[in-house]
Amino acid sequence: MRLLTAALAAATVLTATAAAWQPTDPPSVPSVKIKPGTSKGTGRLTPIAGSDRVVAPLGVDPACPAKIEIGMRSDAKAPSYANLSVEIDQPLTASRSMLTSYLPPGYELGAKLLIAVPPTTSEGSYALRLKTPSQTLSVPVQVVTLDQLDNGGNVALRRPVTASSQHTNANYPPCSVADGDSGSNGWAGGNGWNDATARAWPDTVAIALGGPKQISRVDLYTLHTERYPASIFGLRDWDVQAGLNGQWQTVAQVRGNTAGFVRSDFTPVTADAVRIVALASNGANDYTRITEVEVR
Ligand SMILES: [Ca+2]
Repeated sequence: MRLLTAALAAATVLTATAAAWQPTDPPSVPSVKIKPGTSKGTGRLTPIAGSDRVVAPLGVDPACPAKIEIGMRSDAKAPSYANLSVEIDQPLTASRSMLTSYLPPGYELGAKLLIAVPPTTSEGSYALRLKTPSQTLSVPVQVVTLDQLDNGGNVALRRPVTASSQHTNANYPPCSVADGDSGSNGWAGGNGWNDATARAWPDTVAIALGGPKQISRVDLYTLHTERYPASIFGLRDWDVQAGLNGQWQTVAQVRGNTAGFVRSDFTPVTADAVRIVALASNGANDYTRITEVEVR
């Protein structure tokens, strides 16, 4: 029982570290979390993966690699130090080769794994292997070109992004507005763009669409969590612009927003790029914070 209490105390420390974080602070690293899980009573250490496969597109900005949640669950009878080794087929590389922690029975250990795809990698299926002493879980990693990527109709997905400025903290890269993850919970972990010019406007972020496309809708997600609501930390005013051959036209305007998500519909236009011109944010009115831009 004393050991379990110690583990809970360790978990509490992690939570306290997260709570002290401010939107522009560096994130705590590494982002490993321990939480109560569901023991299957097998007595083993079971590797777990957050999804049954990873799609890793070629040619994306290295600042926004493919990612997957990995971890392990202890079904052992007693607390122990648990080890998960991570292997991936070459030439792919993973951000960690080992996950190790004290782990009480019934608890799960989770962490984010980043997968880098060197530019010369051949398309095809590769394997990520998560190994505990008792079990190996193999997760397929599919390397595809951007044109092969199933974008679900979002023509901005994984396309190149440029921004007017980039925060000195590398965890707010511009490419994160087109990484397919619109949620705010990964905000300090590389899932959103935070510009570098506090209280100076406008800020711009542009996405190249990989050729002319007919578009009529842009969805914008700004920072919005219970702790950091969009009404204080989110984007308030912006223009949506469609670009063709370097010429920009404003196709929608949003003013006075306090929500985490805004859909802008407009008359269909042919565009090879979309640009968000950020004009003001809420509350402190300091930074532009965007987690995702989707274009249809
Ligand atoms: Ca994102």
